Amino acid sequence: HQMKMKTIAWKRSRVLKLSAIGGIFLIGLVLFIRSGDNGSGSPTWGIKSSLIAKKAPWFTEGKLGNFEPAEEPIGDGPGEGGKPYRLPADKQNEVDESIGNYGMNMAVSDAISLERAIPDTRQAECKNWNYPENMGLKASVVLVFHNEGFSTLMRNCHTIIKRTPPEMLEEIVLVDDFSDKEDLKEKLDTYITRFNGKVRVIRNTQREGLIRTRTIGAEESKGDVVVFLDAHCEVNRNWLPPLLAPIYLDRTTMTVPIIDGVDHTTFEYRPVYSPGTLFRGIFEWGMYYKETEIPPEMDAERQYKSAPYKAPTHAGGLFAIDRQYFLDLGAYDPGLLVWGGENFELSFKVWQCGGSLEWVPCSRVGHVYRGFMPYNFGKLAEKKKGSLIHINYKRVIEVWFDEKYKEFFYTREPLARYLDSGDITAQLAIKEKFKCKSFQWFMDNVAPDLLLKYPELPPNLFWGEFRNKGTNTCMDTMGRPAPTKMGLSGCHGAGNNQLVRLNAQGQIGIGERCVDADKSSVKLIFCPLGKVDGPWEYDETTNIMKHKTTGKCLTVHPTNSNLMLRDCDPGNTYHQWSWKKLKPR
Ligand code: LR7
Ligand code: MN
Repeated sequence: HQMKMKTIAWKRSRVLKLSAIGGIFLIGLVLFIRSGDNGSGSPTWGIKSSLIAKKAPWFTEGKLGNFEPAEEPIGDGPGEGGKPYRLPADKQNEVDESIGNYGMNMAVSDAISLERAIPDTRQAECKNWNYPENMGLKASVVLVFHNEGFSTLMRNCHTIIKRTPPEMLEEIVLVDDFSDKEDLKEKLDTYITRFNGKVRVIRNTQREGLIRTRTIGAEESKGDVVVFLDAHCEVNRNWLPPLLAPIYLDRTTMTVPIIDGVDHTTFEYRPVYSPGTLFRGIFEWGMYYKETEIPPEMDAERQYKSAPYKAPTHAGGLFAIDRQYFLDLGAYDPGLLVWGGENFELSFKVWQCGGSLEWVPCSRVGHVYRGFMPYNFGKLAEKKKGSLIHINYKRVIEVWFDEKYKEFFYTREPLARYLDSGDITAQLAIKEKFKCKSFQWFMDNVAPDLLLKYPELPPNLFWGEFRNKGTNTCMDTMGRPAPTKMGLSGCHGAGNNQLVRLNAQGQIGIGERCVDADKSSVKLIFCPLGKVDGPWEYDETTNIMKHKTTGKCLTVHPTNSNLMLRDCDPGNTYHQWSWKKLKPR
């Protein structure tokens, strides 16, 4: 571990001292140490380090922490206190139009103060934390945007200025990813002059996508730490010091705030989880991002439930990282396209190459979860076969997964095997340069709870479109969310809702969902967590699909076309099914 640390150009030598005595994991624990009430307490497990001794109390029972701001008065305007706001009926056209353009109700956002008070969603004890006064770290907050709403972007800036200790804020850097909305041009330039140089804007001369745009933001920033937020965020009280402190202790730690929800129609501000429940970011084998409660053993070793905790990955949009460390690691893989998967790329890279990722319960930031994605991927998506997101996922797993785990991805997402995810030589060279650890190491040490939910996947026996001979139609989810009745429709060969898999343990999957049946119907269900087996058995010679628990067979009702189970009748074409592999389009 130490060797790796020397290969990167270390700026703050105290990190080296700490790593020499205990390694990254202990450094994380330092944050959990409770010092004596008189402030002179020292850690009890015998680590002797000038750094730790210097740390006066991080936590004082019943006393207000050093950066805790005064209570914010709650005004009586729209949305104050984070309350939902609805416009009168005569504004409905404006509302509908703005939702159509932005995926969120900009008409409501425009009516709400840019500095409204929002509820303090932290655990109560967050008020009692003290952070080092002498961190000497300045943050550049980077907001990348493509055709975002003006008032949400400005609310973001206003709340950052209002709720950040000024000495910790180097600047806010707005990076315009080639927007074409008029109000993001001169009007924006003029508006930000009120921030007296604290806010500046950089503009891409072509659309780069959010991933490359963030890298540009980091390259152009001046701060020691770069903090990325989505454009439509609203920071909560005292959000920054708790993100900086773990980086101050170890510059290879990246920190992630807890994301609160801002409703995209009413702009109501509310926590996604209740304050005491702690979640961490993981993923299933198709690389869909998931969150799961922190393992109880891990929680038990924490003295304070509000202390930061290690997490395998994060949602992607909101985090803080030492700027030079980020750039030394090659920033984001420049081969990633526009949107998606970059959260995994950075998490795997940081973890496997000797750093760590922590979620910080005392840092809260609101994010507007849009109703839909209002922009397209533009020229960047042209001439690409298959979805950009899956091309990105493939790139990430090809670089960071071990062979065994790559197979799980291709089992869960069989078309991805045929995608062209570009040249990864440079990424493999980074892995080599920093002597990064294996994915097995990551699974064992960082995400040991992942397999309990998403176990190793047995191979597919069959996959592709799944056609009924009697009706000449294909099994199709019809795009309906589970749990729902399973459907059938004309075979289109494009995969997606018609891409069916049968694995070696009898589970039928479509995307991340599963197919099951009872006497009355055939259903698309949530796959039982932690299970990869199922009730199905396909007979290649007779082409029947047997449901083992009932002993019946999958068939289609000849008149109403409903899927159902009936006594097996291999001679009946409605009982016969065939598989056809597909190719990406
Ligand atoms: O081409 C683009 N150029 C951009 O600059 C496309 C987008 N962007 C900007 C955009 O204006 C916004 O500020 O990039 C930012 C993120 O885009 P969103 O808000 O459309 O993304 P999202 O919130 O739907 O999706 C999540 O996943 C993304 C892709 O992996 C990014 O990592 C987002 O930052 C991320 N958002 C979050 O993590 C917030 C929590 C949501 C969840 C889960
Ligand atoms: Mn977003």
